[in-house]
Amino acid sequence: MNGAPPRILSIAGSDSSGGAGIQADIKTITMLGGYAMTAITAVTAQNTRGVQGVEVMHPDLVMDQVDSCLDDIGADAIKIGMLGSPQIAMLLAERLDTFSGPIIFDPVMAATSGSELASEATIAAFGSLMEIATIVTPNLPELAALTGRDTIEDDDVFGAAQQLAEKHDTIVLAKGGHSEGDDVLDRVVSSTGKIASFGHHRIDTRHTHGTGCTLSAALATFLAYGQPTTHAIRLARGFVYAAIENAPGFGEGSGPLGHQAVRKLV
Ligand code: PXL
Repeated sequence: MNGAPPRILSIAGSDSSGGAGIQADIKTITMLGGYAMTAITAVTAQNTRGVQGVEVMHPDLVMDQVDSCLDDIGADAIKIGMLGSPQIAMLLAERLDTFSGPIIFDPVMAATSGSELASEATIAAFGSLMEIATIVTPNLPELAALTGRDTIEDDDVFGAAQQLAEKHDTIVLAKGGHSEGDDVLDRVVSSTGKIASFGHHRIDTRHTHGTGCTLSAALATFLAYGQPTTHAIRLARGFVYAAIENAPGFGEGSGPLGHQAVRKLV
């Protein structure tokens, strides 16, 4: 239909403080002109200091939310974030196997504050979702965990990302934000080799709560618009960068981004 916004379904956890999870996704998708739908996997009581409580949704209710959205409105892209339980991960992998649009999987393991958001059993079930994902977006600790490493040195990021991409026949966007140093380097790797890398000067800030959620939601939105992969990644990084620069400075810990202030893309 002419003029209809791209439809993005976010399957993720709720962050009461509004900085990450479903809330970050809705803000991101909306600011980018998309139509946001949600399937909530878990509700967290959370703020910039940490996670104070978590309740995981029943897997059937998560699947009902997915079906309600896909069977009626439909979606042009899907973003998957915090999963809540291995059962939810397995059921989603089955349900979304036939989805024809792009699927972005952010393999969330912990909040920026350090609080754990996925059990070992849930992480063990990530494989089935990486199989159906178009792009997987691990940060460096997540990439290490997913490839059986304790930590990752700079010169090993490409090798680890390619190992993951080959294993699951997917594209890996390895986010470099957790490295040390003045520059952040994100690498894009497919099963057949390196596609691109994107770097920028690190912004010196503690307000990075929800950056991963924001990036994956922006990426899903740009892909839903039909942008090619590397350009969609470039644009999504631009959105995150601008949102970090516009962070409102809220909270005593790792504060939220300023999604609401990003009026122009890059
Ligand atoms: O950014 C990871 C993340 C994902 N999902 C939820 C979160 C967070 C980080 O805080 O709260 C619900």
